Amino acid sequence: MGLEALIFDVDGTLADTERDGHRVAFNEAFAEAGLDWHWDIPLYGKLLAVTGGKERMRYYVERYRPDFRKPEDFDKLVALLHAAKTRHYTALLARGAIPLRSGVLRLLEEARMAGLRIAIATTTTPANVTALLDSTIGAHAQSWFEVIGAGDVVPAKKPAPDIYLYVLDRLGLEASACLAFEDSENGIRASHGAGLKTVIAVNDYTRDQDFSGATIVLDQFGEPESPFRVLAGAPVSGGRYLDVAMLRKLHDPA
Ligand code: XBP
Ligand code: MG
Repeated sequence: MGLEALIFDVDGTLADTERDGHRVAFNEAFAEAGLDWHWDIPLYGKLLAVTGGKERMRYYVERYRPDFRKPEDFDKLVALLHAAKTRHYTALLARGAIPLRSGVLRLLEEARMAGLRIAIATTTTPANVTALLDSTIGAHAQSWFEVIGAGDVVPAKKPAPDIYLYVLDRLGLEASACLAFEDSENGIRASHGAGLKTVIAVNDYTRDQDFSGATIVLDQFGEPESPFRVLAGAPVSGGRYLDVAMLRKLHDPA
């Protein structure tokens, strides 16, 4: 089947949101609540093993804070902290703190021009996706994405394939008609689990993860003036940055 749609992860793929975005917002929420929790950069890298902010906070307490005396209604505390974190995160984005990664806007625009359908499959909260698109491209960019699959719309987050299966179902497409774009091992486990060929653009937190079976592993999507480096996967003759022609070749090598 020919290439019809591109499905993008958000955090780490469209923008480097984790270290200077989500992490900072979690710490602001903890401080505001009077908790002595603080996630430094290396610790946050370990916590990224668990996707989803609420799930990540629970994992932190179980794994790193056996001393923490959980209140009776711990689920409520987690929900309140997460709501505060989302407030801090979206405010930070609204201040323009996080740009899109290299090549992302160009590729989205070229895909639209070429008539490819585009969608999002992410673990993060829907408001965070909106805030990122609004602050980087503009509110009109929300309508570019035919489906935005995000957050708790499926109960099992990545590495479960559920969010990708949800998006494919809403698009009414087989996995074989699409390409997924991811930055992490949890992400590619989810996209591969849904049967999708996957393009990886690594970042500082994910560089050393296992991307076995990826269609290609790059350091970035790239631009004409800042070409990508191919870290693993299919060689691309003469290619310097991801464009629609290259995506079609990666999707249908024959
Ligand atoms: C992204 C995540 C998210 C964010 C936090 O994973 O793990 O949990 O860090 O978002 P992926 P929320 O890029 O694989 O989708 O706090 O809104 O859950
Ligand atoms: Mg990601």
